[in-house]
Amino acid sequence: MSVRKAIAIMTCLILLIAAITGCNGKSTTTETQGSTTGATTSTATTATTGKDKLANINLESQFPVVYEPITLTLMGARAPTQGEWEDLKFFKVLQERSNIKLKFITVPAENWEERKNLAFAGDNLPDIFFGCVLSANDEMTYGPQGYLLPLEELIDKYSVNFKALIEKQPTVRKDITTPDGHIYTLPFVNDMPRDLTEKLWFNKVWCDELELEIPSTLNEFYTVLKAFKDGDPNKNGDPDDEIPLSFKDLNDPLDLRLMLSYWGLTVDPETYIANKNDKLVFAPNQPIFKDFLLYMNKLYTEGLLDPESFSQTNEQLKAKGKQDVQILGGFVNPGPFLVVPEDQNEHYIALPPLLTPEGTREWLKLNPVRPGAFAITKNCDEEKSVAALRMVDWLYSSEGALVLMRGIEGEDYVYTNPEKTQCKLIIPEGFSNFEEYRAKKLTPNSGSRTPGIGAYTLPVVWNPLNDYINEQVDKNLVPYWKQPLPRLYFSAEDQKKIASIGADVNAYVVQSMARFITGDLDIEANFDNYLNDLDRMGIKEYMEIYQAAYDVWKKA
Ligand SMILES: [Ca+2]
Repeated sequence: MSVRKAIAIMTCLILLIAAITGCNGKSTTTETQGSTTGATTSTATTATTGKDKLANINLESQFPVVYEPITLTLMGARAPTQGEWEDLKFFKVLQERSNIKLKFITVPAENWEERKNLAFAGDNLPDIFFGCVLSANDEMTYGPQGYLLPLEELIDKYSVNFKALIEKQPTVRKDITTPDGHIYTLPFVNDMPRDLTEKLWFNKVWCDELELEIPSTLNEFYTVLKAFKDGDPNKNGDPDDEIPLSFKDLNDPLDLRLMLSYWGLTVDPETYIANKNDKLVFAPNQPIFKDFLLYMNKLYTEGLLDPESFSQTNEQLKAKGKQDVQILGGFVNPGPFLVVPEDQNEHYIALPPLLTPEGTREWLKLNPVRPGAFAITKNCDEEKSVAALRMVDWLYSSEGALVLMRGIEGEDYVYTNPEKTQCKLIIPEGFSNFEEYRAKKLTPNSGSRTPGIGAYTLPVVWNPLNDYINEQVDKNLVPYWKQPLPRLYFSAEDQKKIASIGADVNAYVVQSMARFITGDLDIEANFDNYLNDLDRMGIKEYMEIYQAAYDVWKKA
């Protein structure tokens, strides 16, 4: 290029910049004029001194993230089902579009904890963590020590999509803000309603057969279960083969815990903690818990609750559902077709929550935040930090989420309607299903915790079984959603205490529920002793620790 030509191009560029700036200045208010002036000044400084550390970052649009290529080392946890990360299409596309070269340090998922700890202990850190789990404890330990960089200012200044997300959902920001006010990791935020709740599937065909309304109160629920038992709703002439309600799993009685919502105690599945009027309570020592036990004991005694509910596995439940003649009235599972034959999927409705004694209806919403999926370490200077953040910010957009989860249009999926709201997946030869292909060839999103958002805004993969579940969840459960507990941070000492008390208490509650409900332990005679035992185990201190952490969360 001749000098004259170069000068001509530069002149054009300067004129163009001047034109844009001038135009902005004229058409905007005083306030934005101020910020425009600021931007112009900083651009001018960059051009003259060339010392702006962010000169290489594209701050105008998503891609490329950097004008001149840079390299980042990335450490993540690789699932055994996955191909080598450098071969995955997602990472190829990401590097190509962003202009950031990634050097992978992948650790087999089963060795993650150990290798992660070694990396911190030996000060042998990557530039970024991606597709892994950094715990609340990691954040609280390695953040203040300077190993992990605080991200809140970077988010505020340089992210677009994630910033919009936490503005729209402030609880996400609270959930990832440590008690010292910093954000050290970014999460995966699952926005898919059907993934964020549990469902009690209830046999609508039987209700129709018996000319009964879908139950809406605890009394009606009992009446309908009784009719299921006595009325031969499967019409095989055998009045005794119906199982009105069948639960599963002695060690993790999720199904039973869900029922607590009908008594106004929607509990966090891991801790049995409920939120009553913005105060945390331990559901199993509330007076109303006794009513729950008495009701469930009545169902059990009258044969309305499957006697195998405390022992059977999910596989055993499924075996009951897949028989020629249907015998199941109600059960808990992610979808009916997982338990009963596919052609009976729509025979079951997601039962809307029953009226609580307080006259309300509520149902469990699980926390959409899966934290610790991404972090930037002290190895990154300002340029690298901003570049890494802007690269990952893409995954919080629908466009980025689509590439992360589904791949590339025309290669991995095709749209099946002109509006591009529905698509069909392409499964290449040699793979038995799309998930296998996703893990081997496409994305770390199959098997690893990647930063980003769920599939809610993505084109729907046509599947009538799932479509029905989505519709049921949206209509019957989402309106009553209540998330009992946000993500909380605890000091190491408190963490140790709640782990120890929690383990004892949890085991005792599970065992006591089974004994009370099956009648092995008389409820009236023993409930007070049971409460005393919980006190002795330290439930008061346990709840004080949770309440204090919750109060900190509220202020975050
Ligand atoms: Ca029958």
